[in-house]
Amino acid sequence: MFVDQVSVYVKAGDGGNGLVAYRREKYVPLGGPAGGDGGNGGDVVFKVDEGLNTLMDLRYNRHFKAKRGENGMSKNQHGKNSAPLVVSVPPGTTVIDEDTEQVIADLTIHGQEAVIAKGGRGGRGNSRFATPRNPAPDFAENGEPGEEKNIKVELKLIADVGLVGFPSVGKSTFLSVVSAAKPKIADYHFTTLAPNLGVVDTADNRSFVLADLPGLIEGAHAGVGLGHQFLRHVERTRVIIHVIDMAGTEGRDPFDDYQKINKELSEYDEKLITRPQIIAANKMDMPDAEENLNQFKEKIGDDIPVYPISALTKEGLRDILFAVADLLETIPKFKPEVEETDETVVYRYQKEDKGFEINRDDDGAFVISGPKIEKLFKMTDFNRDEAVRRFARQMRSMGVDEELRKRGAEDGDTIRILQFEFEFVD
Ligand SMILES: Nc1nc2c(ncn2[C@@H]2O[C@H](COP(=O)(O)OP(=O)(O)OP(=O)(O)O)[C@@H](O)[C@H]2O)c(=O)[nH]1
Ligand SMILES: [Mg+2]
Repeated sequence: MFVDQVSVYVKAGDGGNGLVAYRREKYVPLGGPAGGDGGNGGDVVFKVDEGLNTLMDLRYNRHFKAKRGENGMSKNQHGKNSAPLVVSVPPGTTVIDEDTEQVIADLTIHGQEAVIAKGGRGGRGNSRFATPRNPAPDFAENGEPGEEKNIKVELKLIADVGLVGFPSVGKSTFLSVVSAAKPKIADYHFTTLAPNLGVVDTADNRSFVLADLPGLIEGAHAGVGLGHQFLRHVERTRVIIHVIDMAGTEGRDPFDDYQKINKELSEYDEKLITRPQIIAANKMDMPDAEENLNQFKEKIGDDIPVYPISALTKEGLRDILFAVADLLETIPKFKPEVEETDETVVYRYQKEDKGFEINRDDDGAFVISGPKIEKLFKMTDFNRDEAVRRFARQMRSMGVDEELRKRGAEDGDTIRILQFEFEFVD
C-alpha cells in the first residue's frame, strides 16, 4: 500500500469567558446579575474535497488553530461563537490520534465532514449562577479549553494510471521526469521490484497519480518474472500507458513487444485489454527510432494514439500528459472500496476518566492532575473569591479532598494543580 502521511497539530478554539456584570438602571439601586456567557470556540473540521488527491497542502502547513469564542458581554449578551476552521482533504483520508492510535475519522465521500478537535464551550456569565440563596453571584466561568491533538493524517494513494511494458523500456525514467518520485533507474531488467507512485501535475494544473510497475515479460500472467502480483495493480488503474522502446535497444521489435504485452494483459484478465491505453513510443532520441516508429504506426493503424517521446531528453512529455489527463476526465473514478461511513459505527475504546490523579513532588507537595480537574481549573477565574470557593466545592465533590486525606495530607501541606498552589485545609 502506498501511503502519504503527515503529522499535524490541531487546536480547537477555547470558549470565551463568561462575564461578571450587574444591571444598572435608573431607580434600581442594586440590579441583578447581567453578565453574558462566552461564545463557543471554533471546531477544527476536516472536509473532503474530491478535487484533491494528495496531502500536499498539509505538508506546508502543519498547525491548525481555530479561533476562540468571544467573551460574554453586559446586559446578558452572549459572546459570538467562532466559525469552525475547515481544512480540505482528499477522499480516502484517515485521521489517527497520535497519542492513542485511535482512528478519529475515515473520510471517503465528497463533502463529508468530521470534527477533529472540538471547540470549548463558552463560560457561563454570572447571571447563570444566580440562585435564591445567592441572587447576585460575584463570579463567572472561564471558557472551556478547546481540544488539542497531535494527529497523523494518512492517505492511501490509488494510482489512476499505470506504466506497463517490458523491462528496461524506460518506465521508471518516465515517472522520474513527470513527477517528484525518485524510482531506481538502471539498464538491467527488473530494476523496479515494487511499484512506485508519483503525483503528476500537468502544465494546465490537472493532476493524477501515476504508478511505475515492474516490467512484464512473456508468461507474466502465469507467474513468470515479477509480473503476476503486479498485474493486480494494473487492474486498479483507469488508464494504461503502454511504454515501448522504439529504438529496439535490445534487438527486439517494437510491434512484437506491443502485442506480447497486450497478450499478457488479456491472459491475466480479459477486462484489462479493454482498459484505455495510450502508447508512449520512448527513446525517440536514439538513431533507429524514427524509422521504427513509422513502421509501428503502419502496423497498428490510426485507432490507437501513439505519442513519440524521450524520457531521457524530456521531449514530447507535455502532449502525452495532456492526453492522459483528457482521457481520465472521460472515465469515472472507481468507487472507493471503503464501506459507506454513515452506516458504519465506529466503536472506540474510551479510557475511563476518574477525573484526577494524585502524585507527590520531590518537595513533598501533592500534585493533582488529570484532564477533568485541569479543565475545571482552567474554567475558574481565580481573581474572584466566589469562583475559588466554587472550585473548592467541585474538588470536594469529585472526592479529591477525601483522597488527599487518605494519602496523608495534613493542614498546611502544599497542593499543586498546573501552575497553581494552595494549602490543604482540613
Ligand atoms: N536513450 C534513452 N534511454 C532511455 C530513455 N528512457 C530510459 N532510458 C534508459 O533505459 C534504461 C532502463 O530505464 P528504466 O527507466 O530503469 O526502465 P524500466 O522500464 O523502469 O525497467 P524495469 O524497472 O527493469 O522494468 C536506463 O538505462 C535508462 O537510462 C530514453 O528516452 N532514451
Ligand atoms: Mg523500472
